[in-house]
Amino acid sequence: MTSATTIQPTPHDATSVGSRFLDDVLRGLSARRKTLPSKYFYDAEGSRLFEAICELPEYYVTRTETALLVDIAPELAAFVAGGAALVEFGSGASAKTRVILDASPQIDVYIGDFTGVLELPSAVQSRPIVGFFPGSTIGNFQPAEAEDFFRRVRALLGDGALFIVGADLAKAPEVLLPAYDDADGVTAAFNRNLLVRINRELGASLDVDAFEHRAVWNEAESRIEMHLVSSRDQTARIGSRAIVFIEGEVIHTENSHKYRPDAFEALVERGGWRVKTAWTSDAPSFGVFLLDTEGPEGIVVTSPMNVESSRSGGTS
Ligand code: AVJ
Repeated sequence: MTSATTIQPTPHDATSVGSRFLDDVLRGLSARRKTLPSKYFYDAEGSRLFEAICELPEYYVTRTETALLVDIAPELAAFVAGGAALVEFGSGASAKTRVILDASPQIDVYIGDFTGVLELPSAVQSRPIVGFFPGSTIGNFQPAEAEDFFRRVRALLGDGALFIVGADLAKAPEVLLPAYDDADGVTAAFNRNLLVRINRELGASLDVDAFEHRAVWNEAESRIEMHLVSSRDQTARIGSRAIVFIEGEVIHTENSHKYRPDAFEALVERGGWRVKTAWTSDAPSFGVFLLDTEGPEGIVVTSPMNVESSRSGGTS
């Protein structure tokens, strides 16, 4: 793609992953309202199905974001300082990353999936830092988790960093629902594959065909929810436990929040960032937000007197 040096962080510790998966599944399915964490969708088959979703006519999200990024890449690039490091959160090395890197030859270093990483490699610590979190994955977090994520990324990337975030925006349920319940049933297969994975990796006995895929628009929370609905009374063995489902009982498998731009701005501000520029696509609307840390008009604390004079300067 470009000549930027690529660094991959040390993979997360894989040894405890199996039992954490079991713990998370049992915790979710033991709750009064059953849930499963959406992060477990992405085994090999789940990733393949997600790629297929991105090609669906109903699933506008990926192509709309990519087209918007292509459109605004020169404008984004103008904010990126020479010698910068691009730090990506999420899957990494996507077509979207290529769009950013190709438009910004001044980026010297590209570092892949930084989800969960607490410290930047020393090689990039002295560089201008640009974070990149495309895909509207931010929408899969609860707002409080998203706020927390923004705060942690703010601490990781440091003062003066930029952060480019893609977020899907609220729109008519007539557009949203088919995107999460397509005619070919690819999203249904993606949702059910979570149960296939639990059976395979945890030796469970879930009857995958006895769960129906359902997408719901939750207006109050401004989010699409994916559910798996039990089509009959059934009991499944998972680990040492027997999990009972009654007919019509729901496993809530995913939230995909669809923000209004002002709500998204309030969220990033609670997380310690500021929206420097926001771009919105034509319908179906998708947002790319360029965030920065406090601007030049912010209060720089060097002495109590300085704080006082900054305040009386009336910038807030
Ligand atoms: C790309 C992970 C944000 O919420 O739209 C696609 C995942 N779920 N279809 C989204 C997903 C159902 C997707 N993310």
